[in-house]
Amino acid sequence: VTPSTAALSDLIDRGAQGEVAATSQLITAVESRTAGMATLDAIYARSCHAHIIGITGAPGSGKSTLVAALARELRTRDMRVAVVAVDPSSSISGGAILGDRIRMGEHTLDPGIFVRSMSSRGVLGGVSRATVDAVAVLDATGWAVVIVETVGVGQAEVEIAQIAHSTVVVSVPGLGDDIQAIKAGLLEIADVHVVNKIDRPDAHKTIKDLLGMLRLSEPGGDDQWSAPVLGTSAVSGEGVPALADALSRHREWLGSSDHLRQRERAIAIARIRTIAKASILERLQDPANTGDFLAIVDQVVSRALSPYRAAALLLSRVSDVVAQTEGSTHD
Ligand SMILES: Nc1nc2c(ncn2[C@@H]2O[C@H](COP(=O)(O)OP(=O)(O)OP(=O)(O)O)[C@@H](O)[C@H]2O)c(=O)[nH]1
Ligand SMILES: [Mg+2]
Repeated sequence: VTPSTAALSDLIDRGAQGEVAATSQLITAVESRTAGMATLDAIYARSCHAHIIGITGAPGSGKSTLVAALARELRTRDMRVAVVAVDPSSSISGGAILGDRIRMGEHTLDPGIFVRSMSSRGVLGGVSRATVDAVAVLDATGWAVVIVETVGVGQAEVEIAQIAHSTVVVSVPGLGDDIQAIKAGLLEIADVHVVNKIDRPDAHKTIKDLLGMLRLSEPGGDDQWSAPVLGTSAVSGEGVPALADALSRHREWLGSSDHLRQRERAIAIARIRTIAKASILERLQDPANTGDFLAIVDQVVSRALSPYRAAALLLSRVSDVVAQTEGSTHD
């Protein structure tokens, strides 16, 4: 059953009043693409208050455990915390999906905590539209902090920084001989570095190495944010209050100047691109739009058509379809 725009609008109101089930239903409606443009507009119009925090890092580095600990810490500070956990579709570190649920399980009775797991299946790398949509719904329904845990592989790892206000990069001791285990691209996106599993003996060397690397790449400048390096033990909770402090300092720093507007602009660009890309791919995969797709492919194979011209042809068909449907669903 496709919910009506009025019913969905009611869900937004009830979610904003703290009804967790309403927020959950709204995410489902948006995720399953049963919410029309008017609902998406209404959600977006109400979303601009949450502190969006991205957490990334290698598989098994302890992201989920850390998110649970951070959420617990933020609850003691009276903040309503929502978590979007993007589960690897094929678990790399083993049983992550169930593990996440169990670890988060302790929070489920607290109406000030919301946890949503989503699959990364079907996403061609990077941050999915479903993630972007869930963040918007959670923001619109009044969650003060929205934490997104990404899969620690591929594009999503780096792209998370484009949809978050503050990005935490989690590394762990002993992943390799030295800190080279942290990919270069990840160094730059971190607003806060966390070396988790600080309870391990080699952890302090990892912190030292990381600080050394950052000193080499530090941008400098008075109004620049300098990413702190924090040690945590997500299991014992050690260092987690300092992480919460660093994140709120970063949020304050953003708000103290033009940085927030710049970040909001970057987030808007990432959202537009993610949605546009997903929308184009979705329509390109629909034979109703692309008709003789295989015939076009064959023409490219036989050099009758260049892939450029084929792409232009398909895109023009898809944009015709987009124009028609947007026109008809603009209720
Ligand atoms: N010793 C120690 N173990 C930890 C710590 N934090 C997490 N772990 C363990 O590390 C393993 C992986 O933790 P997760 O929280 O699932 O890691 P993750 O990064 O979310 O993993 P994926 O989502 O699968 O990439 C679990 O067995 C945790 O108990 C820590 O601070 N110290
Ligand atoms: Mg995890």
